[in-house]
Amino acid sequence: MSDLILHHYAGSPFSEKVRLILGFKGIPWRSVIVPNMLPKPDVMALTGGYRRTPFMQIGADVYCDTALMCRVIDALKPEPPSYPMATSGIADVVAQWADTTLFWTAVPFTLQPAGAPHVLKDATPEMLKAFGADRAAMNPNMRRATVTDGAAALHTYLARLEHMLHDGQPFLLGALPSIADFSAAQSIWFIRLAPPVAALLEAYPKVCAWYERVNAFGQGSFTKMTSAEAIAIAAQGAHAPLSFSAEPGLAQGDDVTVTPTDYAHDPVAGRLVGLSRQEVVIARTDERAGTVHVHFPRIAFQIKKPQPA
Ligand SMILES: N[C@@H](CCC(=O)N[C@@H](CS)C(=O)NCC(=O)O)C(=O)O
Repeated sequence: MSDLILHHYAGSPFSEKVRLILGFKGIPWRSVIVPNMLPKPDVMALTGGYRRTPFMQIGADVYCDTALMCRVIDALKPEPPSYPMATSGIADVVAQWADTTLFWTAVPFTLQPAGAPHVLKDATPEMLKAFGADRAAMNPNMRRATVTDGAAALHTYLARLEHMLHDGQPFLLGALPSIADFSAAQSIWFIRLAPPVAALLEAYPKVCAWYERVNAFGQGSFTKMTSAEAIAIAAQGAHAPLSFSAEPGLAQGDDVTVTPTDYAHDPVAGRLVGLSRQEVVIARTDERAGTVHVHFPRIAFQIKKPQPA
């Protein structure tokens, strides 16, 4: 049985990125389905306030943000690599672009009036309204593109992907799949959920063929678990070993908050127990989950100490 628990929901593009990587790696996993909007009490028990989807749990360690989760998965099973040496560096740069710029173009564009009912298939009008309000509150400062502007940007980005594949290479950066492919594929996957919107992909045959290749990795083998079972595993679970490399103003044991800087600015409070240039880890105690180590990447997260009164 696998120790890796993915907390996700079916319609989440970032979850699809991780599911595809788990398929590519051939790592069996446990699946916990989380709500697609607040409230999420069982998520909060494990993450301490981080609300975004997906997150990953191994014992009493919780990993937030797919950029970090994918690195952890690669360290668990290095072969086949998600970060091949030949494209090291550029693969992360393309993945970061796909996780931000491409994602925030593809998702609002797909959720235009012609697309939303296909993506949120079984949602009642009340649920659609609640979902819209939840996302508006999660990202209050975002100026969403009009459908016309979104279409122009998306065509430009798809043309760039098509150019990357122009010489017949199977994956975006060459012969081998990399994190860049999985990050970009999540947006194509989301667009394809809405057939009236997905028609625009037909102008990009190389992108379509590439997506089929990435999609063929599948989602690996998984078994279902309830959130209550996952919380019980955290309460009994061991913690992964930690390393700490002090930085100016940050010492082991400090009380801190860690907060995403891009959207869903919910601070998670805890004791600083792990630190490196790539990762910050805080320990926090929940009455049901016990003491959980919550891991975040450094990029797009802010570590803050409470201000003295
Ligand atoms: N940078 C984050 C982004 C995650 C993200 O935005 N996920 C979306 C779903 S695909 C989300 O959290 N939506 C709100 C929610 O699920 O509550 C990551 O890589 O994990």
